[in-house]
Amino acid sequence: MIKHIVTPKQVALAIGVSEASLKRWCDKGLLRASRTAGGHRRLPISGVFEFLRQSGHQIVRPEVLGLPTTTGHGDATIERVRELMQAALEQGDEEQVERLVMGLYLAGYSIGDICDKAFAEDFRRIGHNWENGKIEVYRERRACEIVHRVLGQLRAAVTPPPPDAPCAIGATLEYDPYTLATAMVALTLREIGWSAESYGTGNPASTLCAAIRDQRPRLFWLSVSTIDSLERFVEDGRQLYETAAQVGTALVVGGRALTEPVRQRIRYSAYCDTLGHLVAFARTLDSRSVQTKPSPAVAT
Ligand code: B12
Repeated sequence: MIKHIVTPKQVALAIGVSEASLKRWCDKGLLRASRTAGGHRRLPISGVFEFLRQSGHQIVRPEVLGLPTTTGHGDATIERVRELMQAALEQGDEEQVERLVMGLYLAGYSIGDICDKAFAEDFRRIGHNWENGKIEVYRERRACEIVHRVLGQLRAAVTPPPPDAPCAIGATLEYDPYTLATAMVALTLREIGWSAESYGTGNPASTLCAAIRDQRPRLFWLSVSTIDSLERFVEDGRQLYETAAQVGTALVVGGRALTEPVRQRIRYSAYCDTLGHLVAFARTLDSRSVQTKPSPAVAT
């Protein structure tokens, strides 16, 4: 389990440098640190990840930070990791999934790219294998649980939003049980400095409208993986759009079930078919959004 707060000594051990160097970097502001009442430096793990992603320092003892052993970021690329990750997801090897994901994150991939180009693609293949009777359905369910836990680890690695961060909320509708995409949207926005929270799955449109009126977010996202009745969905979409328009919230929609004929029936501020598109749109709403390093080139 990833440690949320670490000491300079632990970070020094993890990356194979002296504690003195580490403390010097803290004092120069290269690593975020606070002091205990007794004057000892304490480092949030999100700041350590930020430093490692920017400086390119290799991790030689990941377990000291609570990461799986052999987590590194030397040569992690999405192309190389995708198949290994699919196998690990199908086999329920949580430690391997965590190792691969943290390796990609440390190598500089954005969370949006990890989700769009690794997880979503792996789940497409897992769905295909299930459909063709190659894997039992429990393997797919277990894979979802594992990904949620690993997203939790990634959340700890991301710098928390500043107090004046723009707010975003989102969810899925009543008849949509798909949990992963909406959780990924929240984390993707958080990475670029938004205060973003997913309200999960299975929400009646009326309660999402109430949330928009109460919270007045800058952005509301709706993830749509399945639709039971088109007429009902169109009506839900109408209510959400009108409520969002009344309070000046941008309504962003995305998800597998939003085919073109469906999209033609609803109104929204933006349709995004990937998290990468969402990041681009969110930046148009908030110029303070943190610039993530461009991910290493990804062949799709
Ligand atoms: C896991 C899964 C389930 C689980 C989900 C559990 C959970 N905790 O979420 C559960 C058990 C609910 C389930 C049930 C069923 N499933 Co299912 N499921 C899947 C599977 C394998 C993965 C879905 C997933 O989460 N993918 C990972 C996410 C991250 O990827 P994504 O949804 O593509 O999202 C990406 C983008 O679309 C985008 N995005 C999504 N939302 C949003 C929102 C915004 C704002 C933005 C910006 C972007 C964005 O960003 C994401 C990252 O890139 C898919 C396979 C597939 N092709 O996806 C089948 C799949 C969707 N299921 C299928 C089927 C058949 C079913 C069932 C009918 C099975 C059954 N007989 O009961 C039921 C139907 C349930 C229902 N009410 O609709 C079929 C659908 C076929 C079809 N023609 O539509 C698929 C395609 C599998 C297959 N190949 O046959 N399923």
